[in-house]
Amino acid sequence: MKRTPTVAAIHDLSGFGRCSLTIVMPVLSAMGLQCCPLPTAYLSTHTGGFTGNTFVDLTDAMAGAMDHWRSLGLRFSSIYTGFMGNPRQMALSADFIRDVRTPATLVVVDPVMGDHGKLYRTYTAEMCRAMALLADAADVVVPNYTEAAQLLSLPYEAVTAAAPEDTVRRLSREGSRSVVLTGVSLRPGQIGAACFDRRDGSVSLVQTVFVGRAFHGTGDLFASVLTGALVRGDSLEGAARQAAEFVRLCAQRTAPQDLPAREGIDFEPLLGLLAKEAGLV
Ligand code: PXL
Repeated sequence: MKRTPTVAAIHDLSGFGRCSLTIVMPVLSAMGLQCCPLPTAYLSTHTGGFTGNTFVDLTDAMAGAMDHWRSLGLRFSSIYTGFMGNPRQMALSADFIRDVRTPATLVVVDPVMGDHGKLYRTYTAEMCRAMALLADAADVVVPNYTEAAQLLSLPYEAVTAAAPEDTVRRLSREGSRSVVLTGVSLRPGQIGAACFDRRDGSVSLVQTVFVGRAFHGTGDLFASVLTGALVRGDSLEGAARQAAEFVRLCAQRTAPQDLPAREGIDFEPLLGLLAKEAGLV
């Protein structure tokens, strides 16, 4: 029997509010993948809509864990990165990717920096520059518009006004990496992504129904399903389509609950659908 693919997941662990590892781990597991978490920080809650959260920086623990994994000669089907606590964490992650990746390793960088035109509270200009360098190591980058603007050093308004097809081509760095730009709405009432696939240079647009409200963690949910589907061998467009549809289903069950957006997207009861789609049950 083929061994279960492994994903090294370098993200924060936030105790309440659904984001990062509390989404990444269950999603990848439900899709039949072994998630190997490498937490960048422990927060009591995420920083979107909560104040006064605790923040335990795990940079030294990360460096130690990476060294241990190197010494074991571990190799991963994928390395998937997200929220970072400081610029050193981006550099450590880039070094780790360089040292342990093989030609078969899929490197996905979700360049988590901000949303709705604003950086997250803990992000600095130096961190954004370091994130752009980490994203240079990616096979696939998954920015929203705010992060795309940071990666391209353009004003947010310039990126939202541009054609998404042009933006993903520019983000591909002359076709050397694949891009999935999230939060793309071609018409009112729709939401989805624009994809540049470096395998053949094609650009595709994926749209689904927008339920009318944004919830915390949808970006992490989208990128996690996308990563899982890519590791399972789906095409970029197919993986983006599955991610967009799963996020829509979860948003549709979250909206009528009328909870504060900061409590996050209610995805846990629907994880079985991912296992079903992967042919596991
Ligand atoms: O969902 C992105 C994210 C991840 N991790 C933490 C965050 C956020 C966004 O606010 O605060 C800790």
